[in-house]
Amino acid sequence: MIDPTPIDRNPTASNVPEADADAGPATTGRHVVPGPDVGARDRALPAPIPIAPESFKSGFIGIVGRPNVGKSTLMNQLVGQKIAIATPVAQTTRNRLRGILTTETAQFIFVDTPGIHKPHHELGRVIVKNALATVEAVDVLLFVVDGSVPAGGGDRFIAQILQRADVPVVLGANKIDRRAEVDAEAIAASYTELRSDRDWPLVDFSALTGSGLDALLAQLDERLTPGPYYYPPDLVTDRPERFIIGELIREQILLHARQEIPHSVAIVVEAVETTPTIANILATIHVERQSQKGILIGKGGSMLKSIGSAAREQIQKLIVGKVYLELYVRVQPKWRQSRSQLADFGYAIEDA
Ligand SMILES: Nc1nc2c(ncn2[C@@H]2O[C@H](COP(=O)(O)OP(=O)(O)OP(=O)(O)O)[C@@H](O)[C@H]2O)c(=O)[nH]1
Ligand SMILES: [Mg+2]
Repeated sequence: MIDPTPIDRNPTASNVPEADADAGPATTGRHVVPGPDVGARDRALPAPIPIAPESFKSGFIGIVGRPNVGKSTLMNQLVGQKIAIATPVAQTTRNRLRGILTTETAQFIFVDTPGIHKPHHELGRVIVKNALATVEAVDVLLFVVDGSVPAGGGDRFIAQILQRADVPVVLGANKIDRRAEVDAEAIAASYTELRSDRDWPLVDFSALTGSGLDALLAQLDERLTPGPYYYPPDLVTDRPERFIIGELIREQILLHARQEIPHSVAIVVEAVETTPTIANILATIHVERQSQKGILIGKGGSMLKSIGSAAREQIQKLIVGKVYLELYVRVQPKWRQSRSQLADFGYAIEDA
């Protein structure tokens, strides 16, 4: 089984991942991303996790679906902060990522997954296996489809996989802000057919505008069972700051150079040095070919500069203090085909 982040259901301090010793301040208002506050000394102390009352409910909710249907956008909207990157490029998400929403009565732990698709290389195979592993490791499945168009073959393929899962499924039709009035009936009919006689509730919503999300949460809440706080109530993700910084840089590369370099980049955040007022971040962008390096750097460094300043703006929302971002580009031939290199870049692989 491939599982980079096995689900740890013990509500102990170990649920809070080790922070990078040199990572910057991580508090962003009400919400918290794991950061330096969890230092070596603090880790010995019990985590600030309240004891849940008997009526409290909690659980892991896997968000699955085809690429580009809006899974990551939905998770960001539900937890109220951008922790997952989302772009118009299919297969944006590579790793599983958890987003946490804690209310007075429940804790929802959303597991965002890469879109399930037919893989063409080793990276794709690892990505899809990781997504499928989620199906077997959660309490509820949220099957997201693009509700602005009728159900397709990819949706039917996933529906068959989910039918075999032993947990409740909620079918979520996203992007209804884009559903044309004239097509509405035919589209709705195609999703009724997708459900066939399964007892999956169908909820229409828009992850972009937030409309319909209360109804979606109510359906998910109904399917949660009594349980503990798995995470402190103010935590919004289980991933360290360094991971999210790398993802925010990758997002800008996808947005700036999506034609030329859609998926052949890996980001390694080499250092995050912080003072109370400044964060210096150093990151390397690994590409597969010399020509891609040229494109990413651009004329007189113009492309790298645009990517850097857009990424810096996003990272600034996460970090207290002024952010300085230094980017380097390195050619690493065929990294997507190499298992050892995939592991180096953070794609955990446990079997062949
Ligand atoms: N109009 C509209 N666009 C949306 C909505 N939700 C997501 N999108 C857009 O759809 C595109 C894909 O969104 P993502 O959240 O990256 O989709 P994903 O399912 O996570 O994609 P992968 O990670 O590639 O599987 C982005 O351009 C989003 O802005 C929505 O409710 N309405
Ligand atoms: Mg995604």
